[in-house]
Amino acid sequence: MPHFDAIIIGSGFGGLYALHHLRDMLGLSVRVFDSAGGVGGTWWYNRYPGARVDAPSTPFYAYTFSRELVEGWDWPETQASQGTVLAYLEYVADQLDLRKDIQFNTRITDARYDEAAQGWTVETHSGETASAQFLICATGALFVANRPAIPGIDDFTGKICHTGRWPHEPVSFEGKSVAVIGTGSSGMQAIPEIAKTAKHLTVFQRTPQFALPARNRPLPKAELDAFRANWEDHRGSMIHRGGSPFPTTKLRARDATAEERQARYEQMWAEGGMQLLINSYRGVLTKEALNEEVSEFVRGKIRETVKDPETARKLLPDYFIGTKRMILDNGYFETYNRPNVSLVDLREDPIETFTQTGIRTRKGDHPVDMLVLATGFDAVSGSMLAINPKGRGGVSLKEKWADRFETYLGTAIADFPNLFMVHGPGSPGVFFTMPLGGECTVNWIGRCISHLRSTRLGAIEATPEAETLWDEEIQGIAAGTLYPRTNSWYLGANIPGKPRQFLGHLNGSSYFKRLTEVADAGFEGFMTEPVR
Ligand code: N01
Repeated sequence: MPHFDAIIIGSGFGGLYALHHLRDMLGLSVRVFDSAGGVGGTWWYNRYPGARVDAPSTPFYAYTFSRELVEGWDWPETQASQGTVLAYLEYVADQLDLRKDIQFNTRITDARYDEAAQGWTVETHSGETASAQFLICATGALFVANRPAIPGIDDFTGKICHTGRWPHEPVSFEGKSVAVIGTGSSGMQAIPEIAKTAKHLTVFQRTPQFALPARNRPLPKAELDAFRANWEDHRGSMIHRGGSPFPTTKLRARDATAEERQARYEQMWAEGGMQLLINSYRGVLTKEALNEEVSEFVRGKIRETVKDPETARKLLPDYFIGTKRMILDNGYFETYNRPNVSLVDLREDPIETFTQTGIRTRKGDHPVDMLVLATGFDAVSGSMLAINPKGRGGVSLKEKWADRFETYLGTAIADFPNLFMVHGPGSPGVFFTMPLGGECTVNWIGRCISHLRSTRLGAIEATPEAETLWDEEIQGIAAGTLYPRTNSWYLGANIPGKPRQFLGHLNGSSYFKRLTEVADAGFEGFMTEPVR
């Protein structure tokens, strides 16, 4: 059985950087396993039409650790497409010569901690095994596709595609009646593209969603060069500003008149991206009245855009804006003005069953040739539970996390020594710019491993007390906001039976400061064992 210093699961943004950092900066022997056929993680799987970065965008949604990489890649647009991000990650893999240490098309089906050996043994789907002292799980926050158990779905004879597992061969909608279930980020991105060629598109919507205009545009070279000239400063700013390179507003809504506020919302709307949410006034995500005013402003934009008042009514969201993932819109609402698009509001007209040839709702039959499931993921915890590692005493993660996703710092788990997660439950994950958040987390993991090596320690593990305090801290931060008042995947509410708890750390900047403090204090909250 081959043995390595570290095994990494996943070769997306987090896993690729972990390989580079541990192998090239720390000199460890490393093997990466990935079930995908190439690098990219999320960006390898989510290749549905219209897929784009939906965060503060390029050039910020990229690695920041290397001048060569920053200078060597030209981002063509402010909101990079899936194809561009995937090509970028392939470029990074080539530049850093990463592929030689990655085993693709290899799913890890089991991982067991060996207390005597102070390390992990993994098993692959083909029965291969490998061992390592450290197991780094860069398994992705949005990896396990949610396929809802809708009655009769297995009887449907048409093609079914899930946005999170999109086929690699071209998918044509030409001349077809297509159904899309789901109107989150993936559905909202795919729907305008599918509508362009489908004979008819029926959208089945459970919850109407807010979206802000993406205002995607070509990225001029001068703008890119200005970023490159100061990329280290931008990196520092992002770390201190919750992942965003731009300062957020200090304006307070109570200091402005109603007319001034509306003018400001219009200005932020015109600028596009996340501006309305993060830069109109302080506290949109914490103050109910302010949030309601901004929500109503966006509802007004939906009413203005969608010509049929009945369709517009069904599209009006009724939750606090921003408390589900904020979506960037590239023509979603305009799509409902097309004659070949119709909307079914599942709250008024629920699905009763699939038939062989379509979908039957309470009010009637919808003939369908093809179904697109844009129904999201068993987010954050799902990819770890799919591996279900067995820790100290053979305890499985499924047992450990049966009622609560306990972690310390979102990266370590009590009873699972020498295992580290990148973007695990309780980390900033999707609430911070993920490539940079991954880099900072991996740097900390590297520091932890170096500490063990230099002090002749064989194993490190979070204490249960540290986990409890961490959980309280995460939930306390979330409780100070409007997030927990909306059902969303942030709370696990999208998966029937999943424990309800806020899954992310909402203050990434203080989180990364905290990681440093924990390390400076000799890895406070952890217990260690000498090398056996
Ligand atoms: O998934 P979602 P997603 N019957 O969970 C509906 C990231 N992302 O893949 O709201 C009917 O947001 C569900 O309805 P409801 C981003 O972080 C990034 O769109 O639960 N409907 C919802 O409308 C994002 O947040 C990018 O009531 C059902 C939809 O399906 C995350 O991925 C692009 C249903 C699922 O929305 C997930 O986004 C895309 C059922 N049984 C995504 N079950 C980029 O950056 C679920 N739904 C490029």
